[in-house]
Amino acid sequence: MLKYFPLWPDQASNFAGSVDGLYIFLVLVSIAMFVLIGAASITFAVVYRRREGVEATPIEGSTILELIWSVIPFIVFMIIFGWGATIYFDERTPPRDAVEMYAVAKQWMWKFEHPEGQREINELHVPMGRNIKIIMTSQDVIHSLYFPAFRIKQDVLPGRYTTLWFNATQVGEFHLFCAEYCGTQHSNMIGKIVVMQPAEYELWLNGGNNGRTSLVGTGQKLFTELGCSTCHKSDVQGRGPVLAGVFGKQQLLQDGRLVKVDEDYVRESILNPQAKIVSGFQPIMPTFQGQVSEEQLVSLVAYVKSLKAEGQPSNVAQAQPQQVK
Ligand SMILES: [Cu+2]
Repeated sequence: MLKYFPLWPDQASNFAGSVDGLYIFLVLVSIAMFVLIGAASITFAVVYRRREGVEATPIEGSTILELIWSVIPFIVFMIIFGWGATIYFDERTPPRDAVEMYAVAKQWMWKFEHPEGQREINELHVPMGRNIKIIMTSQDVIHSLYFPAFRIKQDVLPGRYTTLWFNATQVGEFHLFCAEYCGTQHSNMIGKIVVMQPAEYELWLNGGNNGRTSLVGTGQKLFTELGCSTCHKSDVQGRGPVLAGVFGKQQLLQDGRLVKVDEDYVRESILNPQAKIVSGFQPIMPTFQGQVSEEQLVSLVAYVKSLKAEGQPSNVAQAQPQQVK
């Protein structure tokens, strides 16, 4: 119905309806308060105006009134809080079956990479009706990836990964923006997200695919080229820990800490290997700081992520029916 409302932005993702619902509620509450306060001010000014022979009697307080104007706003604010928190947690919790894409931001462009190895600049093609998770980092300053039609936005920070996810519900082209002032050409850091029917998306992915290597494949190649594989062996314990099956698990460190092996941990272990030493190993790994670009790091992370321990079921990208949440 809202699409018939002039100037209302496109609602093209699973979040659009719920975010708009909350927004409309906030506007309605604001209008109600504006009308109530305005009407009360005018009425009181007229009814209780200064008149000849009428003396004002001061009111000393009213428990009932004070309870009413405390309890009602409290309930309204708790509704807003609960409603907003629900949407926020939904937006912050990517489903496990989400397709993982990567974004590297730099002054002043967006570089996207699909798991199949397809790369794009300032343009992102996605299939409709699939859960898409974007894992993002920046090469320089803080940026922020914003899809207004999807009602989703997330800061993109140098030195770590942040994520966002969505499920596009409408075929078409929609704006994407950098929503964090990032330098003189910030306003040029724009692009479009193209939502396609899944079958068309498959065609697009395969178009011009002259032996393109997948993201994991690129990572695997780098893993060998950089010599990682000489210490991190796939079957037997080398000088470094076996990486198969570690992603997503808890890792015991030399100093007794337990850390979760996530994207940030893998990235840090490549750039600053001394930061967290796995229990039972020596701090002998050299840093790769300055030797690998953010794009290469992304492919290495994707590769480590793809390594499954022998005989263990894969815990990512299992074939499940895609659902719009
Ligand atoms: Cu930017």
